[in-house]
Parts: sequence; C-alpha cells; structure tokens
Amino acid sequence: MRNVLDTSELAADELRARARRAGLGDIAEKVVARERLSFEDGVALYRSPHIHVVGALANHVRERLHGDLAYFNVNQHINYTNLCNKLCRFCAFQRLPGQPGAYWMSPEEAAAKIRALQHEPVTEVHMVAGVWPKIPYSYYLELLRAVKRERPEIHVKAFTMVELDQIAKVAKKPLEEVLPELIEAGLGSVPGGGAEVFSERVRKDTYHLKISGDEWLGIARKVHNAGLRSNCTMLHGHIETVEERVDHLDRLRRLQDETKGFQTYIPLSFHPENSEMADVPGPTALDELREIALGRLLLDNIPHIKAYWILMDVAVAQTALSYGADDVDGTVVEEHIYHDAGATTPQRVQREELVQWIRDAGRIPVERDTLYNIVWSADPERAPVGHAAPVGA
Ligand code: V47
Repeated sequence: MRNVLDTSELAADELRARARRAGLGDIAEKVVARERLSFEDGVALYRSPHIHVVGALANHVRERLHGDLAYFNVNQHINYTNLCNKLCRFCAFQRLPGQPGAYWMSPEEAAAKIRALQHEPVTEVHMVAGVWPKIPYSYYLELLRAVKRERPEIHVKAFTMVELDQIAKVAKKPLEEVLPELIEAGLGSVPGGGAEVFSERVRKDTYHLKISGDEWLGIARKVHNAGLRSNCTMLHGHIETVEERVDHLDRLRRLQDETKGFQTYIPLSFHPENSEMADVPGPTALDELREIALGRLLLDNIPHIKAYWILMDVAVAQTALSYGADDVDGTVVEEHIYHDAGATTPQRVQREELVQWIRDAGRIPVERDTLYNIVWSADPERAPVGHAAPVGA
C-alpha cells in the first residue's frame, strides 16, 4: 500500500489530474516519469490554452532539479562596440560608422569601466557587441587582457558565437586555434546570444547576413570541445512559428546530448521599439512565461533556465521562478541592447534588491558565480557555499 503521507506523490497525482483535465495527460505522465518530450508534445504545449497547467508541469521539473533555490550573480555588462554589419531587422543597438551614437571602446576604456566597480563584489563581466570586420584580432586579445589586468579574479564571459565566427575570420585561423589564445588572454566562458531562431526561413527574412543555425551550433560545439561552457538563447515573439521554436529547442537539446557544454538556456523576448520591426507587437507576459516553461520542459539536459529580469518586467521574472526558471541573471550595469530597443527596466539593481525580489517570489536566493559555484546562500544547508551545481543534469 502507498504511504498517503508521501506529499511528493500526492503532488504528482494532483498534477496528473490537472493536466488530464487540460488535455495534457499523456505529457504529464512523461514529465512525472522523467521521460523526454517529443516534437509533437512541444507543439501541444505551445498551443495549449492552459498556460498555468503548462507552467505547473515546468515548475514540477524545476523543483525536482533545484527545489526552492533561485540563482543570481553580481555582474557587469560591457557592450564594447555597437558597430555592426549584420543589419538584423530586429536590432535597435547596431550602428554604422558615422551614424549618431556609434561607438567603439578601447581596451583601456573597458578596463576603466571595470575599475569603476572595483569596490563592488562583481564576479562576472559579460561582454558582447556588434560585429565589425575592421576590428583586428589583436583588439579582442587586448580587450580580454585589459579586463583581467584590472581585476584578475573576475570571470570573463564574452563573445557570442557570431562574434567568435568574426574573430576567427579576422585572425585568419581556424576557431580551434583561436579559442586557446582567447582562453590564454582571459576568456572564461561564452554567452548564449546570436542564436536568434535557427529557422532558415526566419533568418532569410530578418537576419540574412548572420551565420546560419547550423553554423551557430557548429561553433558552440567547438567552444564546448575547447573546454568552455556556454549559454544558449532563442529570440522569440517576432515572426517565428511554434514549429520553428520547437525545432530550435530540439536542435539545442541534440547538441547538448553530445557536448554537455550548455549551462543555461535564456529565452530572449523580442523588444520591437526603434527597430525595423517596430510594427510587430512583441511577446506578452504570458508568452514570456510559456517560453520559460517550454524551455524547462523540452531542454531536459540543460541544468538552468534563466528569466533575464532586464528584458522582462521584474514581476514577470519573479513569476517565472514558478514557471520553470531557477535563475534571474545579475545586477547588470549599463545595458544597451534592450534599452536601445525600449526596455523600461532599470539598468542596474543593487544586490540586496535582487535578493529581496527572489524572497518576495517565495524562493531561496543563492548567489552563484558564472560556473554556478555558490558564492553566498540564504540557506547554507540546502545550498552550501562553494558547491558547484552539476552541469549536464
Ligand atoms: O544576440 C538583440 C538579442 C542578444 C534585441 O548568456 C534582442 O547569460 C530582443 O547574448 N529584442 C544579446 N532581443 C544578449 C545576450 C545575452 C543576454 C542575457 C544573458 C546572456 C547570457 C546573453 O540579444 C542578441 C539578440 O539575440 N537582441 N536585439 C531586441 N530588440
């Protein structure tokens, strides 16, 4: 006979019953049994009108993996240039030389930004930028070295797969040879941007000068093979279909089966303002929550799902912590990509505020470094400081 006091069993039974009533019974069985969801399951979850049931399924997985813990970090963003020749229609950040607001920072200017926060407990600098072919290879190496000279212990998470493609081109060497040189200069890991949606149809319409989905995945494979962790993203809420989104997530999942190098998946909500696609409404809060939930449910081999507060309203990011997300990113200083595109969130939050947002959402705040080693924990028993969360769950 089953022990009726087994609350996790009872919770799973309730979840199954709720999902059955919503027509998602078969999917709930798989979720509870830890079975992989199919392409068709993904489409059904996207199309279901029962968003809160989809969220409850994702929350079940999130709590199985992370309990009540919610991660954040103390970080700083540097967008070292907005010069870009990719002319993506969704982007409000890019500039051509001579256009108002165009800039390109010297390594010393980037180092000065690091120095300005020297007395704050920043553990990570996140550096991404436009792609400009006249920037020489030596610049990227110098940029890394300048940041590390200024603050040797800082973790440098830098250069999307798109930037890495350009860096190898300008270095006139294969990426396999360039990556060890970047690591030697200070590169610690790679952010998840530039993936957009892997669909060729969408790429041809919206970012035809950017590397293809296959190329993005090929570069991610090389990054992981070089021993670096990376994140991964999907830009959603523009012209992509539900099937294209499931295909994108499926391709990330397949690469992760192979390399185990992705730490975190971040759905990026399209912000239309000041872009060529200003007529597209962009995702609603419920769309954002569904995207978080689908990420958690389909990406069963990626340990963390991030609700990036700077591009969602803070309240949506807090809610996302019960829709599959276990991470909210960091304190962030001087964000340009989303604020140029109309984001109205602050560009910076104090560590204590971030901690309070997480507590207010009913979760236990845990400060992590980039690689999910625990720096500080509100509950050292459940999340001991120094413990590195497993990668490739
Ligand atoms: O690649 C650009 C996206 C990405 C818009 O790895 C836009 O932890 C929405 O890489 N509306 C860059 N999205 C940001 C990025 C990132 C952000 C947060 C965390 C991490 C991480 C990585 O931003 C670009 C593009 O996909 N983007 N313009 C826009 N108007």
